[in-house]
Amino acid sequence: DAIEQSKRLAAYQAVDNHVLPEHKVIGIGSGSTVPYVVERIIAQGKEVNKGRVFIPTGFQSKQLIVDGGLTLGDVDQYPTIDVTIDGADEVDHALNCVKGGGACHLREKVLAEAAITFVLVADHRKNVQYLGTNFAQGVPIEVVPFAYAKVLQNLHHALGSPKATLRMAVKKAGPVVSDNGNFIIDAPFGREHMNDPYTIMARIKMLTGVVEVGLFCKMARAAYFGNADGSVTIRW
Ligand code: DER
Repeated sequence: DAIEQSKRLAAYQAVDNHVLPEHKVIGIGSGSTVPYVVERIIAQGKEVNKGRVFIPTGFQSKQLIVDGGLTLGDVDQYPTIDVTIDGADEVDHALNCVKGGGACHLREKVLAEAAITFVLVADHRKNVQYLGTNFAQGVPIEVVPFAYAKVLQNLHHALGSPKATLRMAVKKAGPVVSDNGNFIIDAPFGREHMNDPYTIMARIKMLTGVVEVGLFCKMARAAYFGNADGSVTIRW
């Protein structure tokens, strides 16, 4: 369908522009857009991929690498990554983005930071002026289970997100559990906070019990958005 096609377009162009023959250590993000990233890298051929290692950002990401016949690497062994490509839930005018829709943003942020070049790929729905425009469920926050109620209380009463909720699982009783064994809180914030995502990210991060915040501020080198008309918008 049109959305899948726009994800594929964005992923293909990002790989063509940023995954170059000299790149040997490649970070693979999570979500429904990155399978097209792996597809395009595999299409670069066995020869160039033989000398590469691919670092996953979670279980799904690891499965993509293994199922694609690519060599798995670990960030312990490769703390510096040539290029990481990942999806996003929303990307604003300054390339700040909301991530964590798939509950993977902790390892994603580690690989985003470890990368010399970090690139976002998404369909046009993610291309917004301000965060919170389309992705209404809010900022994903990974928290240690022991502290989730306290963090919720702080978000409700101190940080201005009265509608913050613990993310409940659909095909499992109880809350979603991340690949790291933690819970996810989704915290919606209004425009007054999203004008300056860095500040609200720092304030959330300081709450005791918070492991990582799904706001990636000033980390991406570029963002590729597939459009419904078959074009790709690139923002630097
Ligand atoms: O969970 C995540 O951070 C994913 O990267 C998410 O932000 C993008 O997922 P999508 O490509 O399926 O929209």
